[in-house]
Amino acid sequence: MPKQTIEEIEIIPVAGYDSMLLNLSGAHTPTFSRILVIITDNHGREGIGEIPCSQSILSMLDLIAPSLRGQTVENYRSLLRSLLDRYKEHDAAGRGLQTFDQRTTIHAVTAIEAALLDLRGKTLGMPVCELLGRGKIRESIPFLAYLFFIGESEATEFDYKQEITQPNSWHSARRSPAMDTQAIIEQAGLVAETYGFKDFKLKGGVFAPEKEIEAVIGLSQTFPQAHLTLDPNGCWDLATALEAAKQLKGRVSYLEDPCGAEGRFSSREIMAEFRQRSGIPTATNMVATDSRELAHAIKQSAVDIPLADPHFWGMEGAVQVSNLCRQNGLCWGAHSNNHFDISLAMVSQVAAAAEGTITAIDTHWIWQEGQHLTLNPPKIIDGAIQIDDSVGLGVEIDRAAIQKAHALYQEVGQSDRDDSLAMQALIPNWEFDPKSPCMVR
Ligand code: GKR
Ligand code: MG
Repeated sequence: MPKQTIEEIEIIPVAGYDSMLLNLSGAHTPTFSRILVIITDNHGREGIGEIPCSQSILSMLDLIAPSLRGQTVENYRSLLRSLLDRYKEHDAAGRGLQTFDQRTTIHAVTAIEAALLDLRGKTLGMPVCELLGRGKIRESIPFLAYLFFIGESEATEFDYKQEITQPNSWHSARRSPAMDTQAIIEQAGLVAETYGFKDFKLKGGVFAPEKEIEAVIGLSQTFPQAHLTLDPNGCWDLATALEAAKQLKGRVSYLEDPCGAEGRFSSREIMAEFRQRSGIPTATNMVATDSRELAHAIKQSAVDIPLADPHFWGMEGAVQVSNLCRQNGLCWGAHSNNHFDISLAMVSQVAAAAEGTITAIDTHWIWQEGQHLTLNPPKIIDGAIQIDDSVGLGVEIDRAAIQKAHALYQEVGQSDRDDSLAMQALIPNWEFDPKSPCMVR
């Protein structure tokens, strides 16, 4: 059989529309950006990957791309490993304190990994999950409804567009303010009705803890069967988190990054103490984000659910985390950021191959759904995505849609994500403080 080689690599930054979602980092701007990588092989087949966008990730991809041309696709694993080794210093400082993670090398290499896996799957006639770990383990992937407080954007000069021409009631509601418990309950009701979600996560780190706790209690009273969680992105101190735990115990399934580093104690030490004293399981996308951090988290019993987002663990890497989880009695989950349908397909394939117990997967898709870059975006029905035997990532590239999203990226001149910009329109001179909810200044 003739060799399969890499012929062409396209690196395409794209943008899409978003709501004024509030979080510890501030407020989302009207558009978000992502990077697509499309790899074409010597037979004219294409594979695609999607990752978060930053200028340093784009530069890293530009640096790597020329060395990929002519490489053998069959050797993709050693190729990816050598890239990770060669550029590992770029990620040495870790993810930082913002809610989002823009490490350079791991994201750039994951985009290439996804595109090569897509290509490999298409060539071999199998879904990507069959190429990961020990192959497909489940067909139905549960997702949760990711609820956000939404800022009063009309009071600002920012224009949050309703991009859908024939919106359903959720699409119509998703750009409007949601600033209290009642609005969060309505948001949950609409997304449960539209996508059949059974589990909910509320993004915290926005208001004082009492107000966020009130919203979770409201959700638990309205949806008594639902699994609930709250994620203040580590902004509470241990005492506050333990106080919150008293009110939330029995109402949440776990708490995500309820606290973080404090004084002379590390984030993993404080999370371990929280977990032990509260009896509430913990999840994280902040303190166990690479293999060394995860090893410490496991040794210290700090985390029950590492949220192994394939975008910053790599797709095979995230499946390997699930194996570690299984061996150590932990549960596996995945974190998310704003994303298009290619990322949704990537996460679904990884979750299909994840070993052991998994929890409902985070996704921002409800905030983007309707803006597709593929001809057949995965569908969340009854709160889950079904993995069939479609080859590769199971999605067909929509070149026209990608061109439009690239044009939007160029039009808005999207630079790195900076949630302080829109936040400053709500609170003048607002600055990020990792220990203070964004509306508390
Ligand atoms: O989209 O604002 C957001 C989230 O706060 C995101 O930045 C986080 O990375 O969803 C994420 C989380 O679980 O921390
Ligand atoms: Mg989180």
